[in-house]
Amino acid sequence: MTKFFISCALPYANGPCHLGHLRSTYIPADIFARFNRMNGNDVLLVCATDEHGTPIAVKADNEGKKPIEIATRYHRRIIKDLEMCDISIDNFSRTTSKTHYKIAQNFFLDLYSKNLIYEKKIKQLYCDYCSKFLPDRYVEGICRFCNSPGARGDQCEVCGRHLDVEDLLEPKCLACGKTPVIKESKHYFFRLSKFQGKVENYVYGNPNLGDNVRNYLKNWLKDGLKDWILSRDMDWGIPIPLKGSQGKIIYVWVEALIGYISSATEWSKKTGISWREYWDDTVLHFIGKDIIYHHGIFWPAMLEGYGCKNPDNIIAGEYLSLEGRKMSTSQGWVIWVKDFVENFDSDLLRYYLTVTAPLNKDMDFSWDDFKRRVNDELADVLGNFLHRTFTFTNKFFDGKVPKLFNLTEEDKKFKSLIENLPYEVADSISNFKFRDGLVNILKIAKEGNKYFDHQKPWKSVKDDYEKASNCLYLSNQLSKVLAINLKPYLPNKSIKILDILNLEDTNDWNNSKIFLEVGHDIKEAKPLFRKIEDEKINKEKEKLYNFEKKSQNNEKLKENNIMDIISIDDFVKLDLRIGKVLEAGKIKGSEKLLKLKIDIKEKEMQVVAGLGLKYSPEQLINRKVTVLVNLKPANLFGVKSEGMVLATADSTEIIKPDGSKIGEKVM
Ligand code: B3M
Ligand code: ZN
Repeated sequence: MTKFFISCALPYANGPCHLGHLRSTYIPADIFARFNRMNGNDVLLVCATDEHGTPIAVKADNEGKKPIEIATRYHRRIIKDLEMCDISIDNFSRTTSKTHYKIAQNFFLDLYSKNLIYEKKIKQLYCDYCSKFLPDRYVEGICRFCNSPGARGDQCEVCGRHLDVEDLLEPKCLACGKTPVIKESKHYFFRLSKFQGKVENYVYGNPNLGDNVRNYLKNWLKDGLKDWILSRDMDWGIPIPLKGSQGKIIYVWVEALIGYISSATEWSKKTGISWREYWDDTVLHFIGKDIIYHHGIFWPAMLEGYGCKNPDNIIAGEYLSLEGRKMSTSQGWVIWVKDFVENFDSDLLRYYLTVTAPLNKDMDFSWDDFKRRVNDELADVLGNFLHRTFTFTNKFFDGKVPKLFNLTEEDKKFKSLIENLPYEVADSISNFKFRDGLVNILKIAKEGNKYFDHQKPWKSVKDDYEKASNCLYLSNQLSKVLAINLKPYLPNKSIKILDILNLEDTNDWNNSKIFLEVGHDIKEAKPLFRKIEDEKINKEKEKLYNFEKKSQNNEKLKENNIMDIISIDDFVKLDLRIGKVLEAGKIKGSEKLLKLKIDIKEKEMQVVAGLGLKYSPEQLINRKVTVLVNLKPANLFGVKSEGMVLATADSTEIIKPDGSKIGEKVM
């Protein structure tokens, strides 16, 4: 028996969970945890909300609230989000708990007492007006390297470079807009550079690490590790537990990692079982790929310093995009878990997010593809197999598992597929190949349908009873294997299938290796997977595309106080021309969007315009319109759009350029 200490990355308590979180971290961790519990291993799955850090403090400032109020709001919400998706976490804590403060501070003191943390004065931006130092997101300026405005205190998002104080030109305090000054401030540094060799051993010497994880880590190690600043001048966070360090807190990333241990400690207090036994056996961190650095470099070094065993593996899920575009919460290009599971069964989501791509590859969420997989795979393959098995058993065999007579070659082949499935799926899940296991399950269900079609029990029951009986005997056996092997993936559907099979919910994987007895009573068939209607998917798509627009508008209004002043230089960047609509047509799946072909004299261009609620395609043909022609092309509903037709925002009234010539420039 293995004892597993499993953690999921701690979500920031500054927003709800979205599908990206589920896909990269929580669903895989849950599948693994459930599977191992079913196999007699002892699992401790911990998580917590990450409640410090500047984004939460900034959000609180903006809303006129205290950071703890924001954190509490999202802590509660995230717990619900994860529960709705049946993520079976044993302890879900928060990094603002007393236990965590104590553990994080002791950890810090331990490293300090071993001389692994030292003090050094560094230059920092300080706002005289607000009387505070300005960490990362509290300050904005121009990046010295690439000249982009909007660079943060620690990094330029445009060129990606790390920025030191002097690299930020024309800095402005984000709270008051005034120019900060450079001041010296004492900070704490972790001697990360000392751990180069140890971390190298960890990365190169640990055969468990996935290629995606090791490759990232290798790249970073190449440049040599530099000492790491562990403190910030801020109120919101865990105070540095040393004299003379008032106003300084432990950097959020340092304590967030320790949060795994705090959550486990809390669990130990509740249960009386020591978490150390789990840690000393096998530690697994499930994370998103953007935080491999923290888990593969900082964390092993910190643990070495502290004298705790390193994680046995780090499982990093790659990115999830949405309808072909990078997700962005600020632009509303996101699907929140709650919104999803209010409309669709969470098992469908677990299915789609697992089956679409292996964890170590990026994947795209698309509503059409979601519908396709649910309808073609869950309903038509899996659901159909189960349904016909149960219906036939009831109709022709009195609802009892029928007898097995002499096996034909085909029966034998099918039987061995059934018998192998539990071993194959187990092998995939144990090796973190969650998709492979699920694909295999579906493949065998498909084989089940083929076998059923060949045996034609509806016919053979009349002229070749033994054939029909063997078919239903084996099909019921497969149904049982499917029900149990699906459990880590689709826990709710699994219970429903077991119920029709008249079996108790089981937490024993090996039970899937035991065949049902002849004569075992099953219940009436019930539909397990319903098809999703086009209309329902189209509604979701409209919501996503509309919401994005609205939220962009709202952000703009909020940020700019309604009117945004731009310079004439900004205005002349817009290349506006008069065009004529040559063709117009509807776009499948959207009531709002129309596909237009527009002549702007120089060329013809394709534009997707949101005019469909106001105008029919026919009304637009031959009509003159004003077009923004140098917009970066985008894909809307799978249709390329190369520009934008100017219209009013709410009533979508076209801005009429009637008297002007085609191709004329608008100034
Ligand atoms: N709070 C969230 C993230 O970047 C961050 C993870 C902490 S894990 C110790 O996904
Ligand atoms: Zn200020």
